[in-house]
Amino acid sequence: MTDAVRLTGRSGSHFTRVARIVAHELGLPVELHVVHDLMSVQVEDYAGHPGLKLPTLHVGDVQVFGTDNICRKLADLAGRADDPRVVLSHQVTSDLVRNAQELVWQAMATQVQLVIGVRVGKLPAEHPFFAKATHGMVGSLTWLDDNLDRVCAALPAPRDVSVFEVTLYCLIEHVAFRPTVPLDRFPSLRDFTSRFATRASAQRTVFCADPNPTPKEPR
Ligand SMILES: N[C@@H](CCC(=O)N[C@@H](CS)C(=O)NCC(=O)O)C(=O)O
Repeated sequence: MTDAVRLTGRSGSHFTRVARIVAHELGLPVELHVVHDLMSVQVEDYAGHPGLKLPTLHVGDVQVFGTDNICRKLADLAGRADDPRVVLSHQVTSDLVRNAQELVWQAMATQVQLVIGVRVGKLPAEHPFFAKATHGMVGSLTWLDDNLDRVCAALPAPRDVSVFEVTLYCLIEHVAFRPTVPLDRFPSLRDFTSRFATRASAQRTVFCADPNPTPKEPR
């Protein structure tokens, strides 16, 4: 492989962290390029993502949008697309695991709405739009907490890790990092994240705020 692999994202973004953890698990070095202003509507501030979202993977001139696509591309680049040790979402055949994965992606998207809308945008949390989003997120977390043992048992084995586990870990950790719903009533999810947190890939990608760019010196 000759082209450097770059990821446009943020150290505090749960979608970005999924890609970084999967890259680490695959043994693929990835350079993080930070998006500094989430309120920007300039496509160039998102390294060309037309939907103004992050992360985006860059390999040479190729751009890959969408975290699930990025995980697949990383596995291709690492020559591990058919390696069962890192289980990609499309390699799952169990309906139970597929449902669990859908609820995690949906809850990750809701977390973005609540953080951007309520925490950053200061819109009222009690507005019916956010109230329903919160209700749905709590419903998904409750389902995941109730079914987690069965879901993990239905994942392909043996494996090192799966995209399902990485996304669930990043979701729960992000809710702890940027609180939107209480996590105390989800004991199985909390136990799961404590176990996952011992992995080197989790420890190398801890959520944090990226430092602001240094202003350019006047010439
Ligand atoms: N479907 C996208 C969603 C990515 C996403 O929502 N990322 C968040 C950051 S964690 C984002 O771009 N937030 C900025 C915004 O929504 O304005 C993916 O899978 O990558």
